[in-house]
Amino acid sequence: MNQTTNKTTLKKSGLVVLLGRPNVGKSTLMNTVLKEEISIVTPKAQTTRDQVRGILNEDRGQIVFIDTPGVHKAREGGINAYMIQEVKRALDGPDLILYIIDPASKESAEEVLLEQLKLANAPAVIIINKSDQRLKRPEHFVWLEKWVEKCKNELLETKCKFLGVSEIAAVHDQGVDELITSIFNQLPEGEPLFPDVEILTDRSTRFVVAELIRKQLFLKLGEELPYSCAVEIESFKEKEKPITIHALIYVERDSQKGIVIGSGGKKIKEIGSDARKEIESLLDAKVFLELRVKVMEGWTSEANKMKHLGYLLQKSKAGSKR
Ligand SMILES: Nc1nc2c(ncn2[C@@H]2O[C@H](COP(=O)(O)OP(=O)(O)OP(=O)(O)O)[C@@H](O)[C@H]2O)c(=O)[nH]1
Ligand SMILES: [Mg+2]
Repeated sequence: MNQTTNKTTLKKSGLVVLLGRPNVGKSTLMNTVLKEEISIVTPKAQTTRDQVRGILNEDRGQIVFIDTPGVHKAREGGINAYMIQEVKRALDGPDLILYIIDPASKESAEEVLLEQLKLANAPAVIIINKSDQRLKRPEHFVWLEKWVEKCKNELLETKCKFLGVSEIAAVHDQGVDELITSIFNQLPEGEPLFPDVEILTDRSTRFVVAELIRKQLFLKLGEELPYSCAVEIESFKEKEKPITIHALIYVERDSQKGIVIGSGGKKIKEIGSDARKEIESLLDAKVFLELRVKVMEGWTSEANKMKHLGYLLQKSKAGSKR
């Protein structure tokens, strides 16, 4: 009789935070790994407002990436403070931190990140993204060696163990496979945090749909206006054919409403049409999307209004784990 052992080798499993300044390519990296636009990407800084988890399942195990908003100086209260709160929440108990740097940045802008790492209780890898710019903008890269050395030295006395540096071009999928291998090598063995291997994100379809609309606002409105916009899904009728979605775009002032709508409704039609195409691709089904614009005076600075839009500011120190 053949004897088989019941001993199963546990796979790798862990939480990996994507941390960095705005616009460095955190969301791009997560999307490249997952081959899906789980977290919206635009050329504008501060696109990501909330934590978004993206789940990679492989034979080697499961990596749960946590995409975070870009770290920037934020005044107390308000939407920017909410974004920083999301970053801090993500840093509460990960297995690994990927500190992502855009070579176009500079030492003084990165100091705030080093301060975050010093407070973290997890090992960190520095990821230099946008390496495709090396030939075009070699001058952007000169400060990095010194900066990496400084991080390495200053982290010696902290709980954040410095593991090394990787260079990638997330948008071109360069260096990403090697990065994934080194992440798996670093992670502990364990049960997957999300047992259902079909799930790509912890976020609901409604959330992703609202984000795809917000992405079009970032792409199609001027420099400032996207930061005054929020999107709420009013209704989502999945059983209807086509799937029928009603969404509200909130702005802060009456004058902004007219700009979002555009003359003769041209702007909002463009936003709706491009958002619909992306939602159809996400849902793999025909979609009817209706957008309306509403004013919620000063929503970016008033906690109760932010809460209504899903941006909940904690009164005391953010403390939720995992
Ligand atoms: N050249 C180049 N551009 C990149 C690369 N990765 C990302 N980008 C671009 O950088 C911009 C910002 O990318 P995001 O992924 O939105 O950056 P982010 O760090 O998530 O930004 P926030 O959400 O604002 O914090 C986009 O225009 C990307 O296409 C890369 O490897 N090379
Ligand atoms: Mg982002």
